[in-house]
Amino acid sequence: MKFSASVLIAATCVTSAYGEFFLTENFNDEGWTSRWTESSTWKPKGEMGAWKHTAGEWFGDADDKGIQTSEDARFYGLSAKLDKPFTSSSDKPLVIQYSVKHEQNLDCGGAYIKLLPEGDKFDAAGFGGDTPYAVMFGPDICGTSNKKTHVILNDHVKDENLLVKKEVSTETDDLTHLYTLIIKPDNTFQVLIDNKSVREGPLDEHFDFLAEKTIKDPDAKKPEDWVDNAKMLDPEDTKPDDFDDQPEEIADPDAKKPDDWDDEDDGDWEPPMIDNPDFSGEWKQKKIDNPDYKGKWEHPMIDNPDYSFNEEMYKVCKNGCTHVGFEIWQVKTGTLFDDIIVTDSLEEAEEYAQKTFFAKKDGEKKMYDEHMEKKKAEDEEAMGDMEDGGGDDDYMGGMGDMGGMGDMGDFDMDGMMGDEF
Ligand SMILES: *[C@@H]1O[C@H](CO)[C@@H](O)[C@H](O)[C@H]1NC(C)=O
Ligand SMILES: [Ca+2]
Repeated sequence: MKFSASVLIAATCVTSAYGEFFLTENFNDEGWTSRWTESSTWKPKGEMGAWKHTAGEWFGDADDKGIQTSEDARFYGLSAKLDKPFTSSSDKPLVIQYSVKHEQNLDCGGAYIKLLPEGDKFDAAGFGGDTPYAVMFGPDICGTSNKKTHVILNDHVKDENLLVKKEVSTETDDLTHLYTLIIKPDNTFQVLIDNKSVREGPLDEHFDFLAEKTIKDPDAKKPEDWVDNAKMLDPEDTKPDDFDDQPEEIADPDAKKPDDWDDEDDGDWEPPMIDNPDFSGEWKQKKIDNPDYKGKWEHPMIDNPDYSFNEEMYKVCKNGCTHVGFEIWQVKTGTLFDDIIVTDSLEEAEEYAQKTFFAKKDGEKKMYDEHMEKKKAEDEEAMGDMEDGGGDDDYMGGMGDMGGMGDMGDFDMDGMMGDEF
């Protein structure tokens, strides 16, 4: 029996009016390392980065810590067992919620969380990118074009992981944001960022859970004599007999032999040539509407015999989810995670958000603004020094810290991502 803060909170929450939670983690006590296991055999030690237990550079409460990635260009693996397994049920949703703060102006790295189904078979030491998962959810940023909130759900029928079809936006600033995924037994889902819906709808519309409802009729073929051309040459239109009689150029009828022209010295005078206004170029037969044209042939659709609705798409944890974890790669580190909750009640998650994210948010923003004001003043001072005779190079060095190396970073990263994945 552990007498950690999280267990005490657990005891109060179990009696909550709303529902049950399966894990809450606020990382505020030193004991978090006993609840979480770092992946140790997933990658060679030198490729794994260390987690820092800290409130970060700006925060709403100095004593309220989270865990932060702390070494550039490393893998991070960390997992924890749920207090009890979550099994998808027909009357309650699955809610996963956690907060993410990219203090580093993240240029490339994952910041998503995974819900894992393996029970006693789960290998915490080896937990990594290949470990089966039920849900993958949260930010993933690389370069300027790839900035999204992943939503990937396991389809237990096909045993495939399905990526949300339309990209979900993500937050990219330096402040804490709260990510919430809700999967409901009515086969709909919702993604909230800071309690605002950024995507919601039926699971079958947003993920490829089901076969297409209709397919092209395999027995239908375009008739051989189908007329594809909307226009045809006009058979009535024939080339006039005298069409080719006109030359392309004629002697300029307005040109006059100059008065001082001397036939003997200058040779015979010839008028300059001009374009013939009566020349009509190449003859082209007129086009008319084709009376046989019936429009573009459309392949007739029929009901797909392989289509059937699946009432249990929402059952991403059909056989029980037992762990949560992070397995991410980050180029520039400094992402801080906090306030994780896995519950079967949206109200529970909201109440938890009130006590955590929403309670700290304004204080953090205030501290961040002050931090940035101070930084700006320092940068301006540095710039003043430069104008007073400081070297260009020093100043450019300063710019680098402010994110000026983004482009180079992107280039490197794409290459590295390509190798790894
Ligand atoms: C979150 O949104 C819901 C629904 O829009 C609202 O009822 C609730 O009060 C919001 N919670 C917070 C903390 O803003
Ligand atoms: Ca915390």
